[in-house]
Amino acid sequence: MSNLRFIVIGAGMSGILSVIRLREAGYTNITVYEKAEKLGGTWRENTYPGIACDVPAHLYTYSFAPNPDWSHRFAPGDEIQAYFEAVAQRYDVLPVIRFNEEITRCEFRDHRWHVTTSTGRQDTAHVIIAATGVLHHPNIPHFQGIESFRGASFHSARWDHAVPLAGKRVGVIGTGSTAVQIVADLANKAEQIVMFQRTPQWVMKQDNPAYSAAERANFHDHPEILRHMHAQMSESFSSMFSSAVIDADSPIMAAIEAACRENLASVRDPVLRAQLTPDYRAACKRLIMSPDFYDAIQQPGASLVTSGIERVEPSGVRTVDGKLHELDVLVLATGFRPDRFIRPTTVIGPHGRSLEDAWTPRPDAYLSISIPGFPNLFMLNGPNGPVGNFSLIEVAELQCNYILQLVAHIASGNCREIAPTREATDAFEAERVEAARHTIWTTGCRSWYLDDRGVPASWPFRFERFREEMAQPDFAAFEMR
Ligand code: N01
Repeated sequence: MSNLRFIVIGAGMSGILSVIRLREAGYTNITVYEKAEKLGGTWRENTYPGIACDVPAHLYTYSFAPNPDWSHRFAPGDEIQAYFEAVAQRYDVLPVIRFNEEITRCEFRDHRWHVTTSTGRQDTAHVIIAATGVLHHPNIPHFQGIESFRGASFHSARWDHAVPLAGKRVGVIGTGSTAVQIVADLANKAEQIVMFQRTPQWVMKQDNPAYSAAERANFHDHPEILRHMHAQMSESFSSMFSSAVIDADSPIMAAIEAACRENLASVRDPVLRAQLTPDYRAACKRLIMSPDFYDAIQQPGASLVTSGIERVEPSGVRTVDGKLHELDVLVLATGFRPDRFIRPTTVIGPHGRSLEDAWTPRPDAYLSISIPGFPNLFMLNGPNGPVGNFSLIEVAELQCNYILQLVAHIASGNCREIAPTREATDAFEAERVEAARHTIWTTGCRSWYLDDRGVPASWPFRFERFREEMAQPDFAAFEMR
């Protein structure tokens, strides 16, 4: 079967990557379905003021498409969006993308996936790659009275750029990576910025110097420098940070905690400092990196509100201490629903079982990539993989390599269907859950990493192990028909 047909769901970072890698492997019969009018995924949807990637830019880059033009060590969101558009253009990915077309249903029968889209189109494929991203369904808590608010209100991933901010009083609910970037950016732009904190967060200071024109010219002339930087950053991330988070008592974790405390000590007012001090360990929630958050929250126009939110009223937010915080704009930086993945698409396996059923009470997958009973369906950045302060690009590249080796068995005619066994998936999951108990993520905080049982839905092993697992599938873990 050499002319395998592929459907890729989503034209974000990993969907673009899938097309490039599939073509390199000789597969050309590919369609990408993208629900929006533009590619870019996260970077298309998140355009809030101050958005940047807190993974170093030269690491948050495809290994095969280094970018000498990154302006800063941590790239702003619009540059990242432009980078993905440029790579898609350069690799001629655009012609295979069907924009404004969401896949609503996938059903596996007669050795193929039968797909229905939001426009009513029917399509089929031997293989589906779900490149649907991790954090793309906003978590929008219902605050009583929010409908009555007279100002503008929106989720951080649905920023309304028509709303002016200069001279306005802006409220931001949340203290995650998103809220911190928004507050740091708006502290000098809005008339007032009010941060509503339910839980304080640890923040590590991360300077963000610009690359000079001379440095960028040098990167242009010597692309080998960029390859070296990419490899070096990847290595230090996996040997330092990723090893630290899986061993809560490691010396590196102690150093991270000390760095966060030192940063916090820069807050001059002892009352504010106390309010900003978490009562759980650094990196239990996803560690926040910021060059300037503490400076921003100490600006005269910035304030931190630590009383709980009682309700929203026409003119602002009323907190449980009875105080009304008058606002013109209210931003919900309240995060995402991290357990969705390919859903809400209806996915039906060969025996009529739905993915919704298989993933109740929670999603699982063999090595985060494939699901027992759902052959020829592979996920990039699927459940329980390495998330957090990693480059998800590197993760997706490793996963692509693995998926291509599975697909090669279908292409060569060895089999028509491939899916992991239930036994291998259960054994992996049991080992993963046991290892997760020793990670920093279970040391006593609420975070989006934790599933309904309080188990981190993440990769609790060394990143090196992920690299090793992805290098070559253990075919004994798969059923091939
Ligand atoms: O979301 P979050 P995020 N009432 O879930 C609060 C990535 N990212 O969008 O801590 C009041 O971290 C909630 O409070 P609490 C990154 O992986 C990357 O900021 O649960 N507050 C919390 O403060 C990141 O981890 C970059 O008590 C409520 C906040 O909302 C992930 O995206 C940049 C509430 C949600 O924080 C998500 O970050 C930005 C309620 N009812 C994001 N409900 C990079 O630079 C929720 N909250 C790569």
